[in-house]
Amino acid sequence: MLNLTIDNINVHVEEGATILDAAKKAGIYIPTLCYREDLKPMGVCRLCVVEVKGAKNLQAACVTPASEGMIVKTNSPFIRKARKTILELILSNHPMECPACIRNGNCELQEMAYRLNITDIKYSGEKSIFNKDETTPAIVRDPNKCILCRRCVNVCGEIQGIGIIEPHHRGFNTSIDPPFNQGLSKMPCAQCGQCVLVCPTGALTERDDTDKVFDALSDPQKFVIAQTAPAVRVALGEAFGMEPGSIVTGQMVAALRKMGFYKIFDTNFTADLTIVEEASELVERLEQGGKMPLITSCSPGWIKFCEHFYPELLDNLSTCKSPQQMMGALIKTYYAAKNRIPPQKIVVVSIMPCTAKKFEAQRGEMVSSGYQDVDIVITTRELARMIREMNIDILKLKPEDYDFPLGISTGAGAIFGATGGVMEAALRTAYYFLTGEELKHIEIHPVRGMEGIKEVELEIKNFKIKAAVAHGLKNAKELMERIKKTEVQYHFVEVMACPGGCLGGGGQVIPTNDSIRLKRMKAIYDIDEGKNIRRSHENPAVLELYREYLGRPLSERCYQLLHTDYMQ
Ligand code: HC1
Repeated sequence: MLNLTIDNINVHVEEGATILDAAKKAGIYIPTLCYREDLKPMGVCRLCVVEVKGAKNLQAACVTPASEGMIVKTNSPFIRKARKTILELILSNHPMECPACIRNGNCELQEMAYRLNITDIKYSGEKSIFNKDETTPAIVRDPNKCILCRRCVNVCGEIQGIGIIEPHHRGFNTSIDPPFNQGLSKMPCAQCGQCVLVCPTGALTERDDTDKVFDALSDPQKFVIAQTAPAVRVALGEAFGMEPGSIVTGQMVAALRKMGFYKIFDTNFTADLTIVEEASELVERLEQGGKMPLITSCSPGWIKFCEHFYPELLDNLSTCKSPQQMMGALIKTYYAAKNRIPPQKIVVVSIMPCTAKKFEAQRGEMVSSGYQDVDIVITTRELARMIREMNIDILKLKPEDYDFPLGISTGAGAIFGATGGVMEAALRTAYYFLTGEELKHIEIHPVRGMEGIKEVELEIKNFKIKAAVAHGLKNAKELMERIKKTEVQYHFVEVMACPGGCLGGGGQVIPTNDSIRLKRMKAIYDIDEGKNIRRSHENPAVLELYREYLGRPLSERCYQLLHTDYMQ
């Protein structure tokens, strides 16, 4: 243990702690902009400067190790002046478009200017001018708003293991770009949006598709149908001041109805359907032979990553489309026919915690209904903005139910939103398909939680199914390398592109960090626990859909509507 004094308070910290860690322990606030607990500290913004007795210069608290007997001051007039000057210099090269910025009211730079009592832009002069990158359907990059904090560099390289964006040039011309300043669409970018989640300003944002939804809603010729992903309901409330992990399913449905959606369906329904198809695929590969391990395919960021970096494993991917895409295809075929609505008059709007879903919806493969299966994808953040714009007080709404029949779901569908959830749901059903009996202990705890790579073995009729789960693309990479080297032989593997799974998706409410992820995760398992039916193969609406329309799992019609091949 080390003993030091910060602002006359004695603190004891472990060897390896920084001054910032020690200050936190003592309950002392030090402002930071580039620092995040879940990323490697870089000390680039310098806002966390402190005085250390005996040191010549101010020290950045986030990267300076605490040492025995250290005496630190965090709040002298000299320090406050230095911090203010640093922030004024950052602001001097910022576009100051705050009232018209997506991050208005949720911007760390704005908040810092408020905290540090900035009332004047002291330094004015030349500003660096960069082109906006709007080349992808998912992410918009505006380097003019970038404060060079390098969080995006860190998350893309260290957490996602890709490393597409890097600092380029020097001094005033420094910018954070893909190589040769090419558009993100030319890069092997998974479009996962983790960079958007950590950006303190509006330099990285989702592409805003809210106007497209408003236009569709005001077109009297259109039937605008919403579907909501499993993880949106445990995060949306945060945008309206609720505690992380608050479950707002019913209020969200009520808000969507108030906004004018014709029907509101639940992606959890098609999550159940995915499980029935995917578990059938697993059983088929186990019994008849086929590429092993079977790897899940519902995370579009993961699919894109696999296409770029592991094309040799594409045949291992489940041919199941994601639940979002299954829902789109079913709405424009099954539901349209049943309700005599011309599919060309239907607009399917997905509300997703994920930026990569915007990319997925416009892939060439996703047209099996004869139309683009999903027309518009908006993120949790975009939905929150729409609700606000429409002046709907979501907290005061009485909870309402999803519409029938594509709104009925089980606990297994709900847990898709958490890392390990697809695996757990699939094993609940695969066990039944292989044995004709129900799995007694349906909660499969080894695949739950935030550990990067998780494994489980499930004994089914004297046969051991070996499965693994990875979340975050760097972990996925590590797992794929192990699989390729045949160090381990799995039957079934789940990969989700985002840390924590979709509950930590790049379209979720900001802030998203590990402690918030854990609260959303708990909420997702609470939803599962609260359901009467917790196995996908027992979803009565899914069973009815097979009886009425699809035939049996893996039928020709299922292959036509619900499956695809990813061929790069
Ligand atoms: Fe997901 Fe999925 S779980 S990918 O994370 O399989 O986005 O929530 O909707 O499609 O169901 C996301 C979440 C989501 C799909 C499902």
